[in-house]
Formats: sequence, structure tokens, C-alpha cells
Amino acid sequence: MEITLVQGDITEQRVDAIVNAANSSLMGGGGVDGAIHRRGGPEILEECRKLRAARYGKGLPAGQAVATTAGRLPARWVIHTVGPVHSTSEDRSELLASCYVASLRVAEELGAGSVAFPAISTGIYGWPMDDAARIALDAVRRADTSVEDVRFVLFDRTAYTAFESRL
Ligand code: AR6
Repeated sequence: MEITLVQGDITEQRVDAIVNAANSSLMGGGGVDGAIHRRGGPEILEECRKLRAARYGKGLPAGQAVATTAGRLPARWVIHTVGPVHSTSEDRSELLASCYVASLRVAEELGAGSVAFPAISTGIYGWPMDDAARIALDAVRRADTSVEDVRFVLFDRTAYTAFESRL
């Protein structure tokens, strides 16, 4: 597997699948979730609604992942995963690692060879960037997967630098 780092916008990535840092409602939100739905168009939300009705009436639990179309985005699929909200009283690292592993598993099932990840949980969910970078890179490196190309798409310089020094 090749791991690359990019500073930029995940909605512009030409890969088989991009990963969305969603919330368990799957009904959209701010941050990268908002950008993906905005640029991908209503087809994504439509599929999310169907998934909720069929399988996730109580919401998609943190650490799990599920795929939809990518609508008008250049990718073929969006893999929605729910990161844990950062906590200082409880160690939720395993759940954050699970987002990456579960997303790669879904990608493999789809036959996706290239996957782009944002830095899950590091925005609205408050995870410190350095720690999130360590967990993300360790999880992806250890994952037993046929995905060949993993790209981390970091939105700003600080995020890029955090991942770069970990890599
Ligand atoms: N491309 C790449 N990275 C981005 C982009 C983009 N277009 N936009 C933001 N980021 P966040 P979370 C970065 O808040 O912390 C939503 O409302 C951002 O700088 O999007 O997992 C959901 O619906 C940060 O480093 O996700 C949930 O309610 C990283 O993406 C909640 O936010 C993640 O920030 C999830 O919070």
C-alpha cells in the first residue's frame, strides 16, 4: 500500500472512494460532511435516507462505515464513517482507529483501489491533530486490505504538517 499526503479539498480528489467524517444521523452537517453533500448533490442524501430507513434507524454507530454514490463528485463512492467526539475522561482511540479500518473494509468490498481520507474527528469533534494523525496512520498501516492507494487529504498546513511528521 502506498500512503500519500495532500493538502487540499477532499471533494476534488480523483480517487475511487472518498471518506466522509459524518455524524450518526447520516443526514449531513458542517465541515467536510457539508462540503461533500454540497458539491456531490442531493443523490448522496437520498441514498443516506434509504440506508437509515433500511439499516440504521438508530443511526450509524461511531467507528462503523457505509457507502453511497458520490453523486456529482469525481470519486465513484462516498464512504460515510462516524468518528468519536474527543474526550479527556475516556480513551476513544480504538473507535477512531476503527473508522479507518472499517472504511477500508467497505472500500475493499466495493472494489475500490484508491481511497482518500480526511482527518476524521479533528474538526467539530475536537480531536487534537497530532494524536489523530498518529492513530490514523497506525490504523491504515496495520490494516489488512487490498486497497493500494491511501491518500490523506489535509485541509490546512497545520494538519498536513502533523501528518507529515508522523509519516
Ligand atoms: N476537505 C478536506 N478536509 C476538510 C474539508 C474538506 N473539504 N473541510 C473540512 N475539513 P469536521 P469531525 C477538515 O468538522 O471533526 C460535521 O458536522 C477539517 O479541517 O468536518 O469528524 C458532521 O456532520 C478537519 O481537520 O469533522 C459531524 O456532525 C477535518 O476535516 C461532525 O462535523 C474533520 O473536521 C464531525 O466532526
